[in-house]
Amino acid sequence: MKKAIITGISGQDGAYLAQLLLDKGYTVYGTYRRTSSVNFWRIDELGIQDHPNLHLVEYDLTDLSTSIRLLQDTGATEVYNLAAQSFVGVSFDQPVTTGHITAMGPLNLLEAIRIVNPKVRFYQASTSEMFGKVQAIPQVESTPFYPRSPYGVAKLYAHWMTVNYRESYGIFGTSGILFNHESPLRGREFVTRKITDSVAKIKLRKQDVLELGNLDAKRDWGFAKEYVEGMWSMLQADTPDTYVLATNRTETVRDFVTMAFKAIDVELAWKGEAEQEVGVNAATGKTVVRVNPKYYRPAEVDLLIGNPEKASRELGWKPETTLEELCDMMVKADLRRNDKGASF
Ligand code: NDP
Ligand code: GDR
Repeated sequence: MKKAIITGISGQDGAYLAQLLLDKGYTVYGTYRRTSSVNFWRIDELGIQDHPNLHLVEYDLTDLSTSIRLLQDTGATEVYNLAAQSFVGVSFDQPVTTGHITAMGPLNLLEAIRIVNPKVRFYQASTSEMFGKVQAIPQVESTPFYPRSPYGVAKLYAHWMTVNYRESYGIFGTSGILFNHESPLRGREFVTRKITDSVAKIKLRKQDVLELGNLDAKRDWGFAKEYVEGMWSMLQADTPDTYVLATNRTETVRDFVTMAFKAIDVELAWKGEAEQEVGVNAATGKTVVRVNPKYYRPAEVDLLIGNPEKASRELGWKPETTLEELCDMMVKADLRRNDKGASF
């Protein structure tokens, strides 16, 4: 029976990946960090919290000695490093913490692998945020990086460390450069889920207006459940490498808002510009979306679109769910949750 460590089991991707690996017959060691009230709502939603082959292990990514013990105690042969301070907005307010966790954390794991068992296969959760101020359209594995946030810079460090340990010590270190991927399990601080949750609340008359920052940002959004399959495939390949996972379609935040309201049969009309822009319910004339500059970032990533051709060719990976289907799925899940009064 294969054994895998997933760091960040309490996050979106950690939950989906755990489900995938358990279905494949793995024993999974899912790590979470100590907080005063640990919340496993995602693995709960997937119905795997009590799976006999899922072991929840307390672990902090910033602790080297624990990283070493984690590898020694579990005997795992695959490590999926998904834990991170993953919110770009917060990384501007907490750049040092973000560096400790998101940059140095993966280095602790790479060092632990080097010390305990260099044969362990390592997946690093890299990101399209490393492309930042994009140098080519669409972005591929060879596109030059230009990160635009402390988060992007931290991830770039971890990415290059993964490549460096591959080249220096022959460690099977693979880096998946994943573009935005969303799902009903997405955290509510990220824009898609913030939108679908608010749209559900507006429909249920629990909220009047949705406030957002930059509506012009363009993102390549896919479905998280499909992206974790790509992560697994990367660690089954013959050699370690770097792969882009993306849909090769980009839309603005504004487009996603329009789509989400459409899912509750509300047609939006957009009026005004920049900070004055509002989204109005075309049938009632009521303002339901407003720009609030407090959500603007000090530096923005304007446009992301990735070409996953290499992953398709070498791993047989390709995205299936359209953005419309994804948006609809998220709105429906949030309608269900808000109707039941759920708090996540
Ligand atoms: P989430 O924010 O949902 O999950 C992050 C996980 O990291 C949580 O389980 C969190 O724990 C954990 N974590 C944070 N700090 C620490 C720490 N110091 N020690 C141990 N665990 C910690 O992220 P996603 O699931 O969306 O993303 C997974 C990974 O992929 C992240 O590394 C992210 O940066 C990266 N990524 C995500 C993309 C996306 O679109 N989703 C795209 C590209 C890359 P807690 O619950 O306690 O906060
Ligand atoms: P991102 O995701 O920064 O791409 O990082 P996020 O959903 O936070 O932002 C996407 C875009 O929407 C704009 N935006 C807003 N964002 C948030 N969160 N809240 C708002 O109110 C709002 N209004 C407009 C943002 O400015 C941005 O342009 C995500 C994370 O999952 C990272 O961990 C991951 O690496 C990348 O995706 C790929």
